[in-house]
Amino acid sequence: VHVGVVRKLLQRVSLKNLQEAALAERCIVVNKHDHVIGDASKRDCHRVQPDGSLILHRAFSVFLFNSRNELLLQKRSPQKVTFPNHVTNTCCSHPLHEITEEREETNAVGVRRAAARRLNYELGIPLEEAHPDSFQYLTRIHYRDPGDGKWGEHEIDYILFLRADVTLQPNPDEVSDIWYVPRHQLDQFLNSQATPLTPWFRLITKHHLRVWWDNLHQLDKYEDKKTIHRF
Ligand code: DMA
Ligand code: MN
Repeated sequence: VHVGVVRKLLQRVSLKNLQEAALAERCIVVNKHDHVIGDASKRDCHRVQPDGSLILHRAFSVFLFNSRNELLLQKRSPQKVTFPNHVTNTCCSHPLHEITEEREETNAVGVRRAAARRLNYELGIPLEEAHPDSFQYLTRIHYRDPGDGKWGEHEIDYILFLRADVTLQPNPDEVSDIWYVPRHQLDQFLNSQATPLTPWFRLITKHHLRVWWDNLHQLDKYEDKKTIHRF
């Protein structure tokens, strides 16, 4: 067997193991008002229960725009346990229960710290180029999606906007493709994708994204930290 083939296989196996290991992380479990009620493993939070339910937990979704107002999108890697090979917004993940600073709720700073950590991990953005202070927290979205029937999502998702020109070095275990999309090419881009969009990106695009994108210069008007939008 060719050495390149063996190397590729080994890489596939070790990448799978990384995603497997991450299932031991602890997510922050919340009630529908986003009040913390405990913690649970990433595995338990994303496993669809026999009755179809999923544990509600705290998450965030980052939308990063460069100085030309283009939005950075990504394709999730084939190794992702939930929604592999789906096209989605810049970066999504969870603040972790075991990282005390990510549990801090004042001005959603815990979630913003988690966002900086994950932009660095998934996309290789240096921490000084996406500091927790640089995100604008807009609002929260509560949604549930059963995914492939085995792995799904049920989250209170904090929407974070970031305007920055960043250095990118995508982590192949997380991300298999990236694009900067201008506003006027959004529909064309989405229609041209052969693989599906993630359910949360589909919902946010349907209900909010275009208006927010058209108002990047006055986003303060769209901050709504009281409402939890339910889909
Ligand atoms: C989870 O994202 C968060 C949302 C908003 C769906 P993810 O599956 O990309 O999390 P992680 O990268 O930590 O696996
Ligand atoms: Mn989740």
